[in-house]
Amino acid sequence: METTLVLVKPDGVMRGLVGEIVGRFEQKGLQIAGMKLARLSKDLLERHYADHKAKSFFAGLVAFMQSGPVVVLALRGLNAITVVRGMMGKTFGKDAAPGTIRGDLAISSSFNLVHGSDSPEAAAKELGLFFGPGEVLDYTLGNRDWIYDVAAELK
Ligand code: 3AN
Repeated sequence: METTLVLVKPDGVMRGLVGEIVGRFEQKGLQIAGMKLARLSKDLLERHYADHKAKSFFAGLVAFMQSGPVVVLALRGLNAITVVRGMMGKTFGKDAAPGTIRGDLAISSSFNLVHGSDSPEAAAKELGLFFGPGEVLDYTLGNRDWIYDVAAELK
């Protein structure tokens, strides 16, 4: 089981796509372990996007991410990090395949609706940045035994 950090970016909130995006993750069988609406500070975003600090789009990215509220999610499931990245699609909406969130719902490069951690190390760092103690919960989904072959997959 992995837990990954997902953000529905300001364009997703402003376009009224929160339910659509969160719903896709739920329907896949990913468990919502944490969820909140937040306005992100410049300081938090600069730490979150530290790897992109030297890039030309960095300032614009930080400004965009502060342009409205975001939904912050901790999603849990088997291979959750890779599964979520696949569901997001390629970074630029125009390149993302149909069937993915960006492929179906975005065409822009900058306004691409979602962020998802890209490695276990990134997920650990980002969950720690965006959630405080006690905000990511442990509980068993009511339909877990129909989402997973529990005996084979959740040993
Ligand atoms: P992804 O979100 O698919 O992991 P990254 O990590 O390469 O993509 O980039 C982080 C974010 O930076 C992207 N979600 C996108 O919003 C923004 N970004 C990346 N490359 C560009 C670019 N060339 N122009 C504008 N924004 C970009």
